[in-house]
Amino acid sequence: MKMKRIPLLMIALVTLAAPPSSFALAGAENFSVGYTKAHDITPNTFTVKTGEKVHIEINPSDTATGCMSEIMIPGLWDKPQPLVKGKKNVMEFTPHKPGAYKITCAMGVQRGVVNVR
Ligand SMILES: [Cu+2]
Repeated sequence: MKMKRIPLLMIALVTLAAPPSSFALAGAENFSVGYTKAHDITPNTFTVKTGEKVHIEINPSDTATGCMSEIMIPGLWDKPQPLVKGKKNVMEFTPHKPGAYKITCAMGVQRGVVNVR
């Protein structure tokens, strides 16, 4: 029984030593976003400034399936990212042109908007 406690202690120490979340990038506008199958991404509307770095972090509570299983922001973040429960997604970009950029699935169905002022 005593031997079994050692690996547990090691796991606890490794967990404590893990680096902090990448959330809150210095000098950027930071957004923390949730995802559930029932409500999709929340929040889903963002207002940012031209020339200012944006850091959007999505922490899914569910694994998305079907049409909405991937997310992208055409014109700002063009690589579709899968929404997987417990797997953090980070989208970092600096908008260079004002406009309303749709947040979409990989096929282009709208699920939100990034307003660049
Ligand atoms: Cu789709």
